Amino acid sequence: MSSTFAVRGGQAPTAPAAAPATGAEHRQTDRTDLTEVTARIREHVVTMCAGREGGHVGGSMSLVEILSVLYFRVMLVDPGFPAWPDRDVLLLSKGHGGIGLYATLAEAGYFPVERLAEYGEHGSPLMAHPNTEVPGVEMPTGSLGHGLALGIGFALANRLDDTDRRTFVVMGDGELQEGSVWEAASVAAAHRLDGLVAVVDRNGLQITGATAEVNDLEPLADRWRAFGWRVFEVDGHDVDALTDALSAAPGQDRRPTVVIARTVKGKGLPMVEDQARSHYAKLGGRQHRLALEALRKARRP
Ligand SMILES: Cc1ncc(C[n+]2csc(CCOP(=O)(O)OP(=O)(O)O)c2C)c(N)n1
Ligand SMILES: [Mg+2]
Repeated sequence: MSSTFAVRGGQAPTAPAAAPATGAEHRQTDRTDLTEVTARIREHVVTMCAGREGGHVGGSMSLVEILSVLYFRVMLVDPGFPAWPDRDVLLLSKGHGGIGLYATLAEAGYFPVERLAEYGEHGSPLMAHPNTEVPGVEMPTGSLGHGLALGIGFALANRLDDTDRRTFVVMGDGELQEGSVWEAASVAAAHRLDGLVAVVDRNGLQITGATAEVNDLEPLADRWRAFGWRVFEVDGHDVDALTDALSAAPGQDRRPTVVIARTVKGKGLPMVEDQARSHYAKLGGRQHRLALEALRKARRP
């Protein structure tokens, strides 16, 4: 199997053949049913974790609805033309959720889902942390605490271009313990970057335990408000609540927006849900089977 994707690697981008599948015209109103796609993404994540490298299962499962709502309902993107200049941009600052992003990008049509089987193979661009060889990935991420500052760069560039394109930055809650996040938060508000939307995957856990025990973040919403941000707090597995918050038009006061999405780490896998040990797993054959069974059982009405 070749190690690079055909869409990138120096090829000149071609213009999209048709209007993008998702777009600004859908913002506020798009209620595409995501039941099947979120279920498939969860299965892809579990199957990638059964490969020889294993994977960040917990923090990928907590992201599934967030990423699905963004790519299938909210963002103005064209998976057939990832470099489309008018696109909205997503940066997965918590880059260890890479397999959740790959599964979403594949389901959205950026590359064939069959290529997810390459994850972790020597020479494959599908590595633990995202890199720009993967179609749809805008910036390499994984070193926590940098994504919001990168997002400021995109948002400032959009302002210079005088467009209303938006920049979404998805962060972990443990990641918010990085001081650089708060430097960026301060700058974004000072520059009134209302095209910038931060999303916090508020699963309450980091590698070594609960965020509340390691370095408490509360009162989190008040902290963001104090930094000059508009704050939404939603159930991060409720796709309609996420859609409302993520597609809300910028307010008159031109503040950047943060969506604090309350999630469950390992969501969908009862054996590890809400447990710090869900952070990384290499699933053996039996564990893989049990995980898929649990996901399929949850799908049955
Ligand atoms: C700068 C930096 N320090 C440490 C790490 C190692 N690391 C990877 S994931 C993680 C925990 C992050 O917790 P959180 O942001 O809450 O992620 P989630 O619960 O969504 O997996 C850490 C410390 C890193 N990737 N980057
Ligand atoms: Mg966390």
